[in-house]
Amino acid sequence: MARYEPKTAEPRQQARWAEASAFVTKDTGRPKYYVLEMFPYPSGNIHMGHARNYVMGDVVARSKRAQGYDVLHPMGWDAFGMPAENAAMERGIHPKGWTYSNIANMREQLKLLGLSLDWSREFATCDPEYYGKQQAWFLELYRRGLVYRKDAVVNWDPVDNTVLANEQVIDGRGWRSGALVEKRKLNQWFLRITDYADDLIDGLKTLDRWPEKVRLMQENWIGKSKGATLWWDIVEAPAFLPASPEGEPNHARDPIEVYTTRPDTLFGASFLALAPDHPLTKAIAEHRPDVADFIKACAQTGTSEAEIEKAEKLGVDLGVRVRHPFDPDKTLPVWAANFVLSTYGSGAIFGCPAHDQRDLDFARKYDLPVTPVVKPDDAETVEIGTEAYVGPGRIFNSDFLNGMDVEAAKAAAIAKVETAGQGRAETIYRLRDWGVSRQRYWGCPIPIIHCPSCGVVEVPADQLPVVLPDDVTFDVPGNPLARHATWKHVMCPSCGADATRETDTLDTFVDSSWYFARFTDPTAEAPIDKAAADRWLAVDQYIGGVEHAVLHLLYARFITRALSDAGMLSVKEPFAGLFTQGMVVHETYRRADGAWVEPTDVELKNDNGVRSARQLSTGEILVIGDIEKMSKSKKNVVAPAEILESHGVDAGRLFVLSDSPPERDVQWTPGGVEGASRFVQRTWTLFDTYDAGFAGGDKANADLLRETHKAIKAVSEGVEGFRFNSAIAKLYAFVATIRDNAQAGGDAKRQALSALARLIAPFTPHLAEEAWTRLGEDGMVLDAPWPVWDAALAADDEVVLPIQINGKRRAEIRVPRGMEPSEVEALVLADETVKARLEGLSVKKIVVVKDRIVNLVAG
Ligand code: ANZ
Ligand code: ZN
Repeated sequence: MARYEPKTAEPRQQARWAEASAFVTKDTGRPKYYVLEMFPYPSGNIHMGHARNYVMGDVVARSKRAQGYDVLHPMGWDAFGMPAENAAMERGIHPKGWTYSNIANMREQLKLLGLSLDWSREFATCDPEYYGKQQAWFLELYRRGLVYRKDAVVNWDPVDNTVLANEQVIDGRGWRSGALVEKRKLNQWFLRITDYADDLIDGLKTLDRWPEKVRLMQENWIGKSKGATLWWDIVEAPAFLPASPEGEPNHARDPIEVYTTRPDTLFGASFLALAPDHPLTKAIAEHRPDVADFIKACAQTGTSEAEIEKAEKLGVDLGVRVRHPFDPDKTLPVWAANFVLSTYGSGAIFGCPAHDQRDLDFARKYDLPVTPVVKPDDAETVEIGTEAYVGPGRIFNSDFLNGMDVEAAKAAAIAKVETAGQGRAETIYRLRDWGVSRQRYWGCPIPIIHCPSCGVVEVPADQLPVVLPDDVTFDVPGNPLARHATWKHVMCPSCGADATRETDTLDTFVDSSWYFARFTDPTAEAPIDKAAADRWLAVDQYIGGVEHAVLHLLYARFITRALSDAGMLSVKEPFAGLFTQGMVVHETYRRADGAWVEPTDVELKNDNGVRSARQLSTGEILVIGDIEKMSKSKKNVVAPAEILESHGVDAGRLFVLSDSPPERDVQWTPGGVEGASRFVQRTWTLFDTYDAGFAGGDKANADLLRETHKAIKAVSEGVEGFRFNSAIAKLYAFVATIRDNAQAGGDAKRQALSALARLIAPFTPHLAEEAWTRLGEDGMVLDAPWPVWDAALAADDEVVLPIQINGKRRAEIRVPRGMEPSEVEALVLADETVKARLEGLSVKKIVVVKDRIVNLVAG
């Protein structure tokens, strides 16, 4: 009996696959299956999280192939982005060199995992052949009115004189200069995703193979909200506000537009609040330094909704009063407030403190009236202290709305303002158009030329791709494209005058919004080969991290719709099935001085359940910390290479899938992978000691045959349902069963082992090939058909019946399926556990539900 040697077997099988070009996509006209894992950013190394993600995809790809599908399973690189520029700035390496050498490195590491990837389709988004095609469709969308320019706010570092990405702003300051970051307006490019807002919501209903939570997150992000727009007339304003000629818009005098989802609470309104950068706030700030200071202070806190939500509610009274739409005698003050977003609705609200928490915090701070107008159905009234009442109920204190429920009152209030010409029903969305301009070098150049006389001009098709220049420097802050001596200076394609290129590059989310379509024919002349896209799309199974649940998936769904409307492909939804996998986590270890210690430098002990850790290199006792996502900063990273080196690829693959359900986190432990490695050995031993000539016994043969069909069924269902951990548990059990059935003969054993080799193939493909060959099969297990189970044989022939005594589950009994109640009764009454339970009692009644349960009444 020989030991299984992964170190020789694994390279041998990988060479065999390579020799046969086994993973080059075949299009033989069978049903297609497109498996895709979110392509990685080439940060330098493949980590455990990547490995788990790709191994899951590989299990799907290999099992679908065995089930008779033409499988597309490609891989590439999401290669543009900031880290490459940071490396350039910190270490003087060119982003291109850094990126491609990382790719080379990671490709080698990925190949070690034995994944059934079609490497012939590989590309990186920073390849000019790829981003040139992106420029081509970008222009197509431009012609279709889906691309436009407008002023938008950026983070501006006043010391480095540069635009900062959000992640370069740390506590409100520039990451390099430490200067307080300002908001600046720049003319930038946008994609009109809001045109598709409704369609993107509607489409979610069709995605029945997506996790519910991801669909919900998308829906919330799009944030469809039904309510009303109201116009509030100004009755009093500071004398300094400029008068403007009749008929011209005047932000200072025109009615203030407010968006609300709660018109039913209008009688509880006690103030209006405007965003700090609302035009009226700004007009007043020109004359009032306190308002100007307030605007400045607001500009320095974060602009994300979460940050605004957290911040203390602050405001200034603007000295303006407006008239209540339902009560001409009632006027309200107008404030500017930091919690009103300028980018949502109309950037102005009416505050109803009794029924909105933010409004209440604000009203309490500035002593504004709090008038409740909704009370719970069964209550006389409602007392408002520090908590707003936001629940349902009846309207009171509200004139013609009194007695209505919230929904009826909303409708009545809207009807009234509509007749009075003071408002209208309105549906708005939280989703904004997608700002795609980045003032960065390492991205896809926007294929536009600015001409002093023609304005915005498209780069002609025969001049694509607009390629990034290589000769750039990163010694000074700012966009190297903008300061490059020659790159941006071009002739206007339309009039021939001196013109300049757009120096902004595209958000990297654009790159990843269509790569799955390009994979269907990565060398096509057109951005997307329609026939290839129609053959392979939608992606049948997409797998990736839940951190992409909103932006990446939403952008991809949008671009797919836009390209579909442009006739470049036919599907609207790019990903028919989505699976979001958990992370790989690991314990953390810390020294007394707070420094993190790598697992390889730690010795663990377990004294009767008391665990301790010691640093190997220093002997120091360590604190065992939380179990956290593997990350470099906490040094709790285990590199896949270490595992493959010590235990082999198959054991590593098995482990990342075996210890918890795929959607949950898996904790890396050395013991886990050792267990997987022993399973590999045990499995091999079965094949290695297989004796075809052994006669065996009839009962043993029948037993093993039944177990084989049960295992086929259980593993198949586990694989199909993405329960890889339970599929693996069944494989462990099946291996034990084969070993225990020593009396089974050569034929039965052969059937069992043949099934086993095919069932383990998606998980431990190298071992499976070795085993297949050892069984004397020609060809590769990779191409062998997935085993099918015989339903009659796979059916469980025994059932476990719970036994309840006086309503409580006290015992259970295993009986042949279909056993008659009278026979079961006799067995139950003779059962030792049952007898012990009935000590001193007499049985009054016994009811047996066939194949289900036994109920005993005793007293
Ligand atoms: C009056 C009111 C009374 C409101 C009440 C709520 C409760 P959703 O559901 O998310 O769409 N709002 C409107 N524009 C805003 C802005 N630019 N910044 C901050 N808040 C804004 O939220 C709509 C509600 O959020 C609106 O309804 C408005 O406050 C506020 F008892 O109007 B409400
Ligand atoms: Zn021109």
